[in-house]
Amino acid sequence: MSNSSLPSAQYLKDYQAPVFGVDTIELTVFLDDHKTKVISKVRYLKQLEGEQVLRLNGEQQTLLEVKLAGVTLNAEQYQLTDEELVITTHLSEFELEITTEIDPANNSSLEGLYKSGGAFCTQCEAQGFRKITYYLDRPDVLAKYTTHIIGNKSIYPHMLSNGNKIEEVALDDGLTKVTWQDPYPKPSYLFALVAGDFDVLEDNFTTASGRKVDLALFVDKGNLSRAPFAMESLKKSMAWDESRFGLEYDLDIYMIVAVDFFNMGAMENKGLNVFNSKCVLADSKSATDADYLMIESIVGHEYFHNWTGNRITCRDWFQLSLKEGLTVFRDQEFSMDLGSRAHNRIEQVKVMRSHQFAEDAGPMSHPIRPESVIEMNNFYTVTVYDKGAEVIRMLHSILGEQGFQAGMKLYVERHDGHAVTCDDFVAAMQDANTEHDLTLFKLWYSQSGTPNVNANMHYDKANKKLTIKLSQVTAPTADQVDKKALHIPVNTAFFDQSGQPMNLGGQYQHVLNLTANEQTFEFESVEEQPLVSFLRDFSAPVQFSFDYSDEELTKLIIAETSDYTRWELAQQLYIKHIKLAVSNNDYVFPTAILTCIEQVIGKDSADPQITAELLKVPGFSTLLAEYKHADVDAILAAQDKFTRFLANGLANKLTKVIAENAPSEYIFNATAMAKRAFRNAALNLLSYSDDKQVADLISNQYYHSDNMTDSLAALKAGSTKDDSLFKTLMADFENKWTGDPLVMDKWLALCASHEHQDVLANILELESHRDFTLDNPNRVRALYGNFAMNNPAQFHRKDGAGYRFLTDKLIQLNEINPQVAARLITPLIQVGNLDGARKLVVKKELTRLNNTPNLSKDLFEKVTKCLETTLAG
Ligand code: B3K
Ligand code: ZN
Repeated sequence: MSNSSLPSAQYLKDYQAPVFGVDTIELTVFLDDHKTKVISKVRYLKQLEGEQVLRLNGEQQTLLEVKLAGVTLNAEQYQLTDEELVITTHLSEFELEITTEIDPANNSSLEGLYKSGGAFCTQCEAQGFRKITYYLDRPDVLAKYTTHIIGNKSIYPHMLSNGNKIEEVALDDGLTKVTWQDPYPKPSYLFALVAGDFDVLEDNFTTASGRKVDLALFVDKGNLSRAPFAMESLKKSMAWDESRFGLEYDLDIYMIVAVDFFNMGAMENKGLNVFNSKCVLADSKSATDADYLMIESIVGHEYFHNWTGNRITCRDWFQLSLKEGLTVFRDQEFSMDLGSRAHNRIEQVKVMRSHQFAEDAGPMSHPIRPESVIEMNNFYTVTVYDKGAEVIRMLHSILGEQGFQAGMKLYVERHDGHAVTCDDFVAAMQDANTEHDLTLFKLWYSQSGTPNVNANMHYDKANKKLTIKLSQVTAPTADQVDKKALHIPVNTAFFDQSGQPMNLGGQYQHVLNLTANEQTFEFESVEEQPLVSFLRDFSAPVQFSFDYSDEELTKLIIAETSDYTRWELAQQLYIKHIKLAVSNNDYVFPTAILTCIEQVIGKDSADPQITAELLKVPGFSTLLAEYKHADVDAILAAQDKFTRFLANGLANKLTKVIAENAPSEYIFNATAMAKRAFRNAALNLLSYSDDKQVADLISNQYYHSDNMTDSLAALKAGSTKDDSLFKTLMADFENKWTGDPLVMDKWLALCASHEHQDVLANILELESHRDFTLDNPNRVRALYGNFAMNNPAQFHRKDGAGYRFLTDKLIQLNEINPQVAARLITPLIQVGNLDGARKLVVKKELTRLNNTPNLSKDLFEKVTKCLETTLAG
């Protein structure tokens, strides 16, 4: 990329309200694979003092005609660049009619209007609408949309857009015109159009106030039997938002369309969600329990956006967490109310620990409300989404459910129909809860980085006084040097030495609110030295450290009344000993670990879903995050050694768990799912042991399984146990499922994450497999994503072959789909704690990538940030 054309950043501080607003927009779209004509008629109104210049965003289209107030403009009357159409006018209220032509069939970026298989479909968030027509493509311009779609009904029986269908007419030329009208003003990013031939699952929902809403789920022909679960999830979401948040749906129809070519999970377009088929389609033969849970939560997430995102939207894209953090919090609560609270919490924290902490420690570090952006699509991050949700969760725990809901009510009353900011949200929470002061709390929106919180404790036996000293430090991040003290609520519980909850001041659970760099908390009349459990339920998104002895940790693991926290403490125990093994080759793991875990497994009251989690060893990225300068090989070796220690030490128990939880006919409910999770975690761990029976157990489970959860678990266990067994089972699986893309993604993922020396050669071969194509993001993520993220031993090969391979793929994908490429690059830029030799190879590869002609803004932003920060010097 030459210097003159380097992409530049936009800044939050430069926000300016739009001078022109829009009243109505009428779009007419003449469908055609390569020459789709779009006519947009927009009523612009001047709403602020300022220049009489209308700057419309627009890219990658051919401008055919511009008419201002009915008069066609000639090329001297406007300015056209690659990114803008600029019109100067003395009018303050006028209609602008623009005709453009676009090429959906060649749009492999999957942004704007494109073809997915045989269907037309759109993706406009964040800035895809500007690839459809010239417009004020920004979230604070809200307009009422009318959309006419003109196409051949025999090819596209379903022509859909937002709102209600108001007309369908047959035209003289054999084409059909379908008209949709959305009564709710919305920003352009929520616009959607879909046209295709689908099977439809229909249903309905009656809202709390008695309105009947039609529900329709559109899937590819032949996939109807995999649609009911998503429909049930939708109805549950609608009922849950009414009962927990008092929020009802507002249109007469809610549609979901599942498409195969999609950059992310799903999109909340008003009344017409578009979903990646992976996040909709499920039956027990083809989908795992984890898939079902994911579908339920994404269907919920997109539905909940109808209020938190659509009715109340973002003023600008820096405020993305306003809708995403809040909506993730809402979908998390939905899943937690429907299923196991503790299991959900564990999954949420795993995302924070293994992905968000790494993002904050890397070159892309940013606060949940970023302050500068080159490519907006790069900011749909675990920080904005998941840390954003953790910030909302802290607010919820500070204010309590009642206070939080009072804040939500005020937020909706004040801002319905508007585009607002994170400050507006916190102001509503504050004004509805005047007994709290959220001034310091707001710093979570503008400060990046993961705080390190450290605890020290002193027990004064003579005076029966307990003193806890908490301190916090946030290290400088790539984007921000100076850090201040945050408000960190530390949920804490006390237990006596026999493991019973110990009341201090009438209760055993306390929230220690840390609001300064250092703070001391004192407790009187403490009868004995307590066991103290900190940061219970991950009460703040921080790294917490307290120097526990093994005895304290194992006692607390048994004593804890919070299932989540029991898992967390076990993780601490495992990490502590894996780290000891990293620094000492001859380290012998203490058997006290085994005794403790055996005791938990044996507990009658233990939830098998949580016990299953205790059988999982911390992942590579979680371990990597423990180091400033990591020895990758030593970490992998210690992790493996620890896994084998657990597996051999618990072998008898594991075999018993597998026998006692034998499979029965598949049913999807909490009890059955927990049972499968427990057995499969035991099988997986056992596959690392020297047990002679395990290969038979694996084969037996694979060949007798009636569901994907158990089949896949057997394959995973097979991949660790024995190469020839793995090959046999994989060949059988391939034979059975070839031609079924969503299932073959699971197979591709297993191939790519297989820790074998030949994996790279194997992946190259798979590129010409009939079930693989570089154009489809799901395939790309399955093969390359799993290699880069779930095969640390091969990705981080010392010879650099893993890094080189990923770079080659990124160069190819840069041309096809920049968004997908920019997601895939993550493990190649989060390299700050790798050893010097590996960093050098990464630097060479990123430099090669940086020199690629036509490097997209998406990759440019990430690569340059990494070269300028993590790899500088
Ligand atoms: N809002 C969309 C994400 C859009 C991503 C654009 N690159 C899905 C969601 O968060 O619900
Ligand atoms: Zn969302």
